[in-house]
Amino acid sequence: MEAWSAPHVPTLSPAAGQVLVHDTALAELLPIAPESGEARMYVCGITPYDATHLGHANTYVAFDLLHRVLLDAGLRVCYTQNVTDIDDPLLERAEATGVDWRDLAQGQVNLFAADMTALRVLPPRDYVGAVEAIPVVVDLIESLKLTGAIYQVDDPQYPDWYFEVRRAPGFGRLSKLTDDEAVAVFAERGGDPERPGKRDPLDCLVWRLERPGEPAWESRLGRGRPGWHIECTAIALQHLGADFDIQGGGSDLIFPHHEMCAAEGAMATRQPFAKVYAHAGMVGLDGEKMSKSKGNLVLVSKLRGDGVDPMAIRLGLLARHYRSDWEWTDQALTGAIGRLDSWRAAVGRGAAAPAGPVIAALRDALRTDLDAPAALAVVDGWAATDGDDPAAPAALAEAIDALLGVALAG
Ligand code: 5CA
Ligand code: ZN
Repeated sequence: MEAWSAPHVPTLSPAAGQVLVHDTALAELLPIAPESGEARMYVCGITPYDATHLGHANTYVAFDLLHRVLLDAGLRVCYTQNVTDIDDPLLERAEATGVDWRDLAQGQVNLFAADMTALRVLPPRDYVGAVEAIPVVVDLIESLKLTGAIYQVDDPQYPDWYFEVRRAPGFGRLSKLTDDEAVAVFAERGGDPERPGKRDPLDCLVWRLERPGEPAWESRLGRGRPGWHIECTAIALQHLGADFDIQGGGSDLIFPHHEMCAAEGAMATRQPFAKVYAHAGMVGLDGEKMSKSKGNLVLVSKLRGDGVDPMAIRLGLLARHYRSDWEWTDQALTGAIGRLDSWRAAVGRGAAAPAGPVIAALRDALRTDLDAPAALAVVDGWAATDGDDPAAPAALAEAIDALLGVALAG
């Protein structure tokens, strides 16, 4: 798939230093310090319907911040993102609204691209749809078969293919749920713990055989379509290889999705799937997680259509630490609009306090697990201070653009 186009990223004068990111598996900050100088990052992409709500936007802006901070630390970034353009929820929505599933997906992918562009999110290098990845998915399932961890469920009508998760080294290490909790969450998030004929309730579907009226593709496993987790496992391994640096997404993906991907990846390669598992918090509205199923969505495109400056939306998201769960409110937006105005006025001054120490403080905040709220406070402090350095306003505007992705010009 073709990703959206990249915004310009100013290059700042280099500054040594480590980037630390919170790892969900170990619950501690870990350095992102690939010896090759190339950081390999996979962030789970959208399932294209009801895009792009502010929860999605928050997650992609969080990982965009990481992308920018890694670039600023002198690393190259190989960034891969998928699009779940075939899966049950997409087909259900298409059916419910009488739209062809392909048209629904394409329209939403286009909308997402426009929103990401407006928010100045850097595009992935590899942007891969599940449908186009089917050959790679089938190859991965075939190679997993050799480990004995793939089986057909005992169902004469639809002997779908499953992955036996408990065979994988380290299964459960990421989410650390009890068995009962895992079964409950699995059922809530697309799993089928109750299905008869599975070896274990948590085993996950990797290839679903064709059902009447559903799209299906020829394969050595029979005509069918891929399961959800194996899609991301296959795409990540193909484009980034095993033991890549960062697996990212919202915290609702910790279990089952990232746990299953980690298990499939580890089983297939006998190496860790990823080094660091990073998760953004959930954004809610009116006391509930913002989600398509609850229908309590604030869409980026709606705000843009109402004339809200996308840079204010971005600042509104950055005002909360990426790992916290929080609620979007009108006041959050009003506050962000006010901050954007004051920053624009500050970089429009003829002179200001020197930029060097401010940029150093910005970098410190962001390199320590992406502390964007602290970074915003640093800029607020500079904007509220007078000074006589004529080069400072432009230097700060550049740093804010490069590191925070907030363009103040125009
Ligand atoms: N296609 C899969 C991942 S392979 C998927 O989860 N798609 S999604 O469209 O449901 O979500 C896309 C991304 O947005 C995921 O990283 C998800 O964790 C994140 N996300 C979804 N809802 C919220 C929310 N309310 N707040 C924060 N992030 C969210
Ligand atoms: Zn994924």
